[in-house]
Amino acid sequence: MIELPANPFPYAFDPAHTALVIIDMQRDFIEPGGFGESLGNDVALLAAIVPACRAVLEAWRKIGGLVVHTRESHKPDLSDCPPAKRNRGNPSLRIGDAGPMGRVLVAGEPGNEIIPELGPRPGEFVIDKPGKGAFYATPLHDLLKQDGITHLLFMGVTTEVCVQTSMREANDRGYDCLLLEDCTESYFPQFKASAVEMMRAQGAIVGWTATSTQLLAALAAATAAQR
Ligand code: C5J
Repeated sequence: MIELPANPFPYAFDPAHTALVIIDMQRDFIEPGGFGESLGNDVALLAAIVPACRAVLEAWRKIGGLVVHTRESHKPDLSDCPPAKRNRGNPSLRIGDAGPMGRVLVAGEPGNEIIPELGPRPGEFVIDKPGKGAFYATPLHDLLKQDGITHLLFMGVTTEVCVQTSMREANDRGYDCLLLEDCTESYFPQFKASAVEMMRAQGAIVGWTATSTQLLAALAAATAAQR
């Protein structure tokens, strides 16, 4: 078991039964010129977490841990996009419309891909999800159960939307979840701060939080102890 300092109390996990889940680090949310920026958001806020995410991903790959990447993604015919989602609000671009990086949130389009810095490797799970949560209408729970996964480490964007929804879904399915605070971000910093607080409140009611530095130190100590 590996234990690290976390909030509201230490978090312990067995890497053989733990997956790193990276939520929606897609070009359209992170890169200038994508869908996120076209909605008036400052994508630099999100891009700032990429180095920390990459450091965790590399360390996790080094110990042979299971990696899950998700993409908010719809079929080209939009048959998995409820009209309520497509028609909501008054955006300049709707899901399926042609945007700066191809059709917005449609599988196979350039903007839908995961940013190259965190690109999936063979053997890692890539889950296309039509909703905000990683478990809704996806095979993720079955895949994790098959691999005996009980603990999940979360990174990605955006904190209060797809990350928080996925972590709540995971918590309800019985996983012990840890959110890496400096590896998640929102276009609205106050929403990130509130989401982080509410997830770890009331004795980790949704899960734990820690920094990537705390996780990396724990992984390094565990590796050194094996030598
Ligand atoms: C995600 C969104 N990935 N903010 N989507 O959080 O719409």
